[in-house]
Amino acid sequence: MAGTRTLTIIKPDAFGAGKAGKIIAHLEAQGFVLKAARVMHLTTAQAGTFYEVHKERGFFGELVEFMTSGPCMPMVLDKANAVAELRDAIGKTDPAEAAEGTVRKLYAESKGRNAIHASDSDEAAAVEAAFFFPDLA
Ligand code: FUP
Repeated sequence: MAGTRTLTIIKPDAFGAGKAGKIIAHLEAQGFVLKAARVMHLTTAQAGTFYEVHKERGFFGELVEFMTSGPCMPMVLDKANAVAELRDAIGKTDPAEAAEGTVRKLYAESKGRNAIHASDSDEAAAVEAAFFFPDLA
């Protein structure tokens, strides 16, 4: 059965542009319930660990640089079928390909600076939620 929890990050582009409130309101309007949130400026080590699966990819250095360029906002969200629902709500990686009404279509600048992260499986959601919120029940 699909899980009910996922992890999102409002990335430095959107957070720095003051879009966090709008993005949270957008997600709450779609039924996501905020369970935990924090504002933090990732270190290079933290960003590298978080995106470790991409470390062999050509964009890894740029990704880490971007994710450490300013504060971001990790959040744990609950909803039935949370992972798939949030992936639908954020849209495709490249905002040019994202569907109308998705967070990336509304708020992202480019494929690299794409406003928001969402876990891509229940397993990743559990690992990623524990990474930012180790004490969350
Ligand atoms: P997504 O799950 O949609 O965030 O996309 P991926 O897990 O494939 O990629 C993670 C992040 O790496 C993206 F959000 C942005 C960055 N990325 C690039 O900068 N260039 C690419 O070609 C692919 C991903």
